[in-house]
Amino acid sequence: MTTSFSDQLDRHGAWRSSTAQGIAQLSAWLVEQQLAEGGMLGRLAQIGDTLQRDKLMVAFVAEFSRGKSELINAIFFAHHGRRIVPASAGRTTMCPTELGYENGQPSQLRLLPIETRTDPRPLSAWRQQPEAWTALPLDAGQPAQMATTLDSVAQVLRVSVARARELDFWSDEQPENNPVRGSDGLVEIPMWRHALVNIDHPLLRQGLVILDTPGLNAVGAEPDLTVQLLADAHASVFVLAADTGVTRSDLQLWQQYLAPRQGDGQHTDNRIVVLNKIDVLWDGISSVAQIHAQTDRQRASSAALLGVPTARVIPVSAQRGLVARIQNDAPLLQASGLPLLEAVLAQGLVASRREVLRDAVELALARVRSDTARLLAVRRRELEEQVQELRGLRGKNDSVIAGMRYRVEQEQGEFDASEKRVLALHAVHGRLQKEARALLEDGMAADFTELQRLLGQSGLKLGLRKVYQDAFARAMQRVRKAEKAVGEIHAMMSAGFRQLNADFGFALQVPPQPAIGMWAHEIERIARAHATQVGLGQALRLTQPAAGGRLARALESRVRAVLVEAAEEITSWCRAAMAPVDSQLRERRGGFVRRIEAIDRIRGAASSLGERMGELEAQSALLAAQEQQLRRWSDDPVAEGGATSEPSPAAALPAAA
Ligand SMILES: Nc1nc2c(ncn2[C@@H]2O[C@H](COP(=O)(O)OP(=O)(O)OP(=O)(O)O)[C@@H](O)[C@H]2O)c(=O)[nH]1
Ligand SMILES: [Mg+2]
Repeated sequence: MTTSFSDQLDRHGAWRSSTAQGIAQLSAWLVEQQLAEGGMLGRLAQIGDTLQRDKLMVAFVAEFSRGKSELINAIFFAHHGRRIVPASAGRTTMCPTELGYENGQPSQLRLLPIETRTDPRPLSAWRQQPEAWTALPLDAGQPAQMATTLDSVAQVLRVSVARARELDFWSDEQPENNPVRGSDGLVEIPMWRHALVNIDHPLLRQGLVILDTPGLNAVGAEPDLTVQLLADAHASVFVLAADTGVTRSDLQLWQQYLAPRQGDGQHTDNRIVVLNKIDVLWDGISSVAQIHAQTDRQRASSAALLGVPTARVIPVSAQRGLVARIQNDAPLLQASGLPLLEAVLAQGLVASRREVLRDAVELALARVRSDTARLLAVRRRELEEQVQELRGLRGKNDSVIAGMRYRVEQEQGEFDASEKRVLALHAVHGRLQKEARALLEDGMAADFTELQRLLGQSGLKLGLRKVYQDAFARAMQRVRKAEKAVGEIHAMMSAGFRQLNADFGFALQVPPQPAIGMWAHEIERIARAHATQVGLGQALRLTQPAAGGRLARALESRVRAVLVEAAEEITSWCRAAMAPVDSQLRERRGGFVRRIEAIDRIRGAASSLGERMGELEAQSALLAAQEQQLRRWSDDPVAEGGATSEPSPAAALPAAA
């Protein structure tokens, strides 16, 4: 573990927890000042939670034997003085392996049997079924025990061809990828479908998740892996080996699962290409300059084949790097290229994630700022009205004061009667919101039925491309309709708020519409990212019904997740928009009560007019302090990320008064 990798992750972790702390402080301040209106605290708590528990996933993807597992050993586990995840010649890692740390969970390896493939449930569903997994304890203090236990990810079963076909490891149409049949007629298949490792490790503690994968065939047969895990990874490391160069299957894997797609934004480029095993060029005969030149040539040609800039291809020797770390050999470590790779990896991982988190935090804070400012403005206005009212009472006799009380009561009565209008607004708003959600979610599963049927049937799949496109088009249509509905809700609320503002002097404002259309782009991106899997390259693979069915289900659940997220966003926007209505109503109602009380006290001479004026002045001062606090905090939003010294955002938040 170089300092740069752990430093970057540590700094990121420190930023996350100090930002979360600042948010918690802000929540406490809002509660104390009675400024926390509906939904605000929930939103802040949610963002604090995201910051605390955020995960960063790095996926290692490549053909078999390129050195993925060796790289993982060298980068993350060299401090154990040995290999921890199995790395050996030939196919080694037989199932996708996720390494992470969940605080409070026992250190263990959990394995999902390969037989679960015959069940239609996707991997995400199996994750929720602990009893389906075989659990083996891991002892973080005993590297040898850990290594032996982790060898299980290389375990295989010997099964009949029929069984292999059933589990999707045997294709009659594409026999070149089939496992070799032994003299007993049996073939070897992986014993496990997926492995989850929970171990205490400083980087994993910071929320890092490492995904080690088997080669092309295994990747293609697990749609959950490609549609979910690889798509969600914050960085992917694609590994090539210097001794094999870029082979056809390397290229196929890259193009199908990793190559940038047209329309992918710049920020999505989190792919790192590693040219591993450069030590095979260190033949002891060539000069250093010759070796460098040769490495550079291979980098350039690999980059050209993959269509990435040469600078993105990082030459390393995982094995020499591992040895160097175990033996504390600094020059060898430098020559292995690992430190540079780690710096690039950490930078790519942290920087892109930081940007997303910071945007989310800033958005939430901006909302709190505007809601709070509005609430304070209402309070200020009301206070000024009271002061005016009391000034007018100076030197007046009892009957004038009684008349004043009567007027306030009348105003109060009118106000109470008009609350019906607010209730009506609530009702319309609630109905429209439900309708918008329904546009996204109702009958969504049916959009993918045809695709599922076609992919799940055996034989050739005519018209597959069109059915695929139609399914996604329907999902996008949902988003477009929901976007329109949101526009209507916005218009309805604007009109309603205008009226309330005019009638009651409220300062209501509809928050900007959520960018629902962005979810349509996300669906489009998913469609594009996986189109190759139903395209020519995979047409033969998909003649296998089991793989096809799994792919359709994985796509459907991915799209569903997007639609649900869009629906959630609509709901939370609607809530945020309506919350100030209720809080301003409450404020106003309280205001009437306070005014009547004040008049009564003056009449009963329980307190003098002067005393009451003094109270109001004190309140006004408090309000001014709150406003000032809020302004100070608006001028100094969350600290910029990435800087070497990162001031805690807590410093920029209001101190608890
Ligand atoms: N010379 C040399 N050999 C390496 C290097 N990295 C890995 N190897 C060897 O290559 C073989 C394969 O390495 P693994 O790490 O198992 O490869 P993998 O990509 O994880 O392969 P699968 O698990 O089968 O998908 C092992 O024998 C490693 O020791 C390297 O930098 N140089
Ligand atoms: Mg491996």
